[in-house]
Amino acid sequence: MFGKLLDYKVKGQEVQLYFEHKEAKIEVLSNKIIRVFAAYQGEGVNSCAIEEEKKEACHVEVAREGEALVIRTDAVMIQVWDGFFVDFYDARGRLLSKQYRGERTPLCVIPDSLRAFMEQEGHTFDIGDGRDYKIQQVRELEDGDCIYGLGDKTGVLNKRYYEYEMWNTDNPDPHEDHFKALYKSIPFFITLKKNACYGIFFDNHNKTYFDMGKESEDYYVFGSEGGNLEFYFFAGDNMKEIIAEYTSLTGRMPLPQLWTLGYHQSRWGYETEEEIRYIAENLRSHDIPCDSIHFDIDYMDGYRVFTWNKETYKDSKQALADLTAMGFKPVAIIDPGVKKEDGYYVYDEGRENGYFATDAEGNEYVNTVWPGESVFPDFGRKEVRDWWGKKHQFLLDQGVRGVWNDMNEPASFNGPLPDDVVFYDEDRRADHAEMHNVYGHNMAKATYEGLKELDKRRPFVITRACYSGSQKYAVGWTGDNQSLWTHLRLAVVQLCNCGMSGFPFIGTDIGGFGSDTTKELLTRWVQVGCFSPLFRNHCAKGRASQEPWVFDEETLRIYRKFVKLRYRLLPYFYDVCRETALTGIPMIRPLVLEYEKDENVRNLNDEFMVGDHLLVAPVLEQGQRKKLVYLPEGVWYDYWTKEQIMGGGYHIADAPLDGCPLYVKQGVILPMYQEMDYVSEKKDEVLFLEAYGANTRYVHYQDNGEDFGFEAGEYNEYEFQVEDGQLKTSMLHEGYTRYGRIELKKIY
Ligand code: MIG
Repeated sequence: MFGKLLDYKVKGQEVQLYFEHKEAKIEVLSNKIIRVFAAYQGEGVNSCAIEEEKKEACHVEVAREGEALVIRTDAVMIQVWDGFFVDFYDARGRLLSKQYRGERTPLCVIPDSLRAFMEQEGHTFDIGDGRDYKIQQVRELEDGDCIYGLGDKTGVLNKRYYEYEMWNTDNPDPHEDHFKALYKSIPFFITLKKNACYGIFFDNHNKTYFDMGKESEDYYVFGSEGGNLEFYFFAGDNMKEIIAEYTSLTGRMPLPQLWTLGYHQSRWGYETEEEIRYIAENLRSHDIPCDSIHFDIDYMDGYRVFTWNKETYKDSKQALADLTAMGFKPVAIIDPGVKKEDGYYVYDEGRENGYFATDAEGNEYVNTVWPGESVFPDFGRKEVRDWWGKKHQFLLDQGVRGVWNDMNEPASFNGPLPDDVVFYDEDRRADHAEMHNVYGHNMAKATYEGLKELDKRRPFVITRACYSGSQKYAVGWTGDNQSLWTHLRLAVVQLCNCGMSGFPFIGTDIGGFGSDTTKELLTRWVQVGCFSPLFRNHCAKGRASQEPWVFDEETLRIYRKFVKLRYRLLPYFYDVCRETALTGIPMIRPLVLEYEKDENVRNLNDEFMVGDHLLVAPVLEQGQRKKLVYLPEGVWYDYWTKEQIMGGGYHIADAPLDGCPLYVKQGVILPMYQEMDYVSEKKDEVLFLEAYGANTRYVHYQDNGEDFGFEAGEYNEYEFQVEDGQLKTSMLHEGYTRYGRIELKKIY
């Protein structure tokens, strides 16, 4: 459709391409980040993921070489051919990614008549059917290529051979491997080749389609019927570099408040003040450390956002103050749907100012969600975001410390909203089809910015729906999983792939949200939760309770053991968080991110790492008491027995019900807190150090864990070195009160 390449013009780092039938553009953002663009909708389409100019000055050479136009940076060589075929090589001329020139070979074509007939019997079809999209890339796959990322998708870690869609979806059915979409849309993936890797970010927030080699062994396809052809190509020496580049473009998770890394107790729903107090007291009396209790929709007055129920709470401010005095930080849910009701202040304000989405004719668009008939704030507009952000003063005044955004796909009780509902993209009139995938993103952004201005602390926002770049504003959870062993297995994949997609702070509902958990499932789940960034037990209304004490003594004891382990490891988690905030490299990593040359870890679905020194091999099967663990090259220590194990192979680990196989890589000094009930209780009294290896070095970060003082230098950075049994501490930066005591506990 582009035709022959007739001419080109170089403007700085931009190469304008004039094809017979269409113009296109290749822009060099840095040595290793290349933007490929062709307008279908217009140049004015706003990227919701990339919010600042990201161009870095670098060396670019452009020359005609035979049939191709060749663009060179110090790291990549790009060939542009007739038809706007674009191929990428590294600086040494090694192939990274080539556009596919052949005919597509659909896996299976079913005549419409037969399809209709089979559908009557309940068959469904979701095989790659060779459909072409208006905007499309078909790129070659080579033998052995593995694909990671694409946000929160079901199935396995390596996305090659599977097909997905980006369309934020709230589906209450058990999330199964063939689901094409869940709540989050992150159109970014990394291809790991035998000896190289690259990343692609298809920055198009319309519904997009990804067939990652299901249709054919020879190519993958991504495309859309809307927006522009606009993607970024990332070159890098390894996958960590690709993630660093992707997050340099779309933004990184800011440093969170320390307590958000603690344990959170939730359920839908604790209905009354008495119930919440009962939960708080039981957490403390059962000696389960905990930093947060979450308030699901029942706290509101008739599900009206920014209200508190006066019947079920005698005095909500007092109740929250009492919880706060016990060390809990209340987190409250906020849905986007605003009850359509005259006299309700949020509705009145929004309606007067025209802040709600309309139908194509300009009438307020109404759909049903929890409060009944509801309207939807148009978060794509700055004015609306500012208004919504300020509304959070109500929650802060109540004593709330974090906000949990749900239903922001947006979901309704009648399925997805019609495509033509009018939503704005800043000042440009757009529609639901175009803005759907960024609705949750913009809501989270409004919430983050509002809290940041009003509260001065580092905002804690949890979102269910997101798009690329949402990591700047919110953490996430994987939505409505179920109490199923398959969903515990899925949890590991979800945590890893969200991290690989630049969205690192994520958790699953421990115990499972839907269905009823068993004590064994809950026990194995807390062993995964203990190492998940967001560590929250949550459960659906009408389902069996799953607080840690509702089963027997043994379940409670094991649960407590893992929550306590998490609290002891908090300084390590916080260090890993800081690395994530600075580099984008995720806290939770599949082993392949650390050991990408090792073929054995490319399809490893049941182990993961926290940072680069802790390896977790959780039991994910009912009844299993041994686990086959793969340890990559190097020397490892069994965390529980301190036995040394040589990596580079498989070993069978004991995994009794109260044990989760856990390994520490030689060379780390693990920083640990003493036991505590909640973070602010005694976080700076003492720091213990466990050195794994005779000669070790470790850099540790400490600050007040709460506000933005660290940006002005209010933090400490320690360099610990253990040599010949002696601890040497030097301060790389000093700007905060030091620990009362630092104690070298043990050297292994
Ligand atoms: O339609 O607020 O995923 O965590 O407990 C259910 C009630 C709405 C869905 C969320 C879940 C939450 C629930 N919400």
